[in-house]
Amino acid sequence: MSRPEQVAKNMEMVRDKLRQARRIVVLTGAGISAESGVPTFRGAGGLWRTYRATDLATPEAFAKDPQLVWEFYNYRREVLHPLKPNDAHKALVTLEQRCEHFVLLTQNIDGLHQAAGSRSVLELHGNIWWVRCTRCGLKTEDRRVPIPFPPHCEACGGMLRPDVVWFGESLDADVLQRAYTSLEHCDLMLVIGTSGVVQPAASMGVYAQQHGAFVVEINLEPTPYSRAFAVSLRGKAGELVPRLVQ
Ligand code: BJW
Ligand code: ZN
Repeated sequence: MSRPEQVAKNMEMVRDKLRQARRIVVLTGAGISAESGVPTFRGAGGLWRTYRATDLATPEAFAKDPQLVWEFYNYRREVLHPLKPNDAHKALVTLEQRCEHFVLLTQNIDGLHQAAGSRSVLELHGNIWWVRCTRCGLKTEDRRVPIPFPPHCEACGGMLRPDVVWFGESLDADVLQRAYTSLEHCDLMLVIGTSGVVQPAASMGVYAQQHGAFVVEINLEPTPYSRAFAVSLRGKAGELVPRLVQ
């Protein structure tokens, strides 16, 4: 069988499996938002001024220079503010509507899945439109662009930080518990637009596979997991996901 024939066959198989599956979990990463205009972390857009985005997404960077880190997040709020969900986000809404049990796990902090209309979303790495007090822990939604520095908690006066998960920080225990439960019970999982290097999200596909799920990867490029999954489809999420959900 030629390569295009193999790809067409795989697409058809995944389409059928998506129709038959009763429990579906989808894991998304920065790649699904790329076609909306959101820079990815490890792609060409992963630099701000002279800093790597991933070097600023740490508690150490915030402790050392909170103003710099807030400037970085204000810049990203400015970039994200006008952006809209794309065809991949929208196709996942359709998939959720026709599936009995559907859970969307996202590493993205941009809120674009909810903006598209997805209901059952677990945000593994938090949300950029929420802030959290570093002193009392109070969380509030804050959509100001930019947030003036230094931002203070209305309850206790402590410094606010973005309510996102930085390197070395634990993911929310309740979110993580619900994520693993969904992975243990799903028949089919889609892993879309993530480089598969940041734990624990990176291992979630293999976890679902070990619990019996048929796991499909959708990515522009190969990842460390491409060969481990049942099917790995190469292409743009905004094109492939709508075709799979037709
Ligand atoms: C397209 C496309 C298109 C593009 N269509 N595709 C075990 C082993 C080793 C290390 C660790 C471990 N456990 C924990 C760690 C430490 C650390 C970690 O994983 N480090 C690795 C880098 C080695 N993990 C943590 O610290 C996590 N905490 C934790 O586990 O706590 C317990 C613990 C702590 C310490 C030690 C041990 C245990 C927390 C991780 C938090 C990650 N936070 C960030 C920032 C969030 C806030 C913000 O945005 O500012 O989350 S980092 C950044 O990476 C962000 C992303 O969600 C995350 C993943 O990136 P993603 O989404 O995969 O994006 P990219 O850019 O990498 O990839 C895009 C992909 O899309 C590419 O593949 C493209 O090809 C593709 N693509 N266009 C389809 N159109
Ligand atoms: Zn406070």
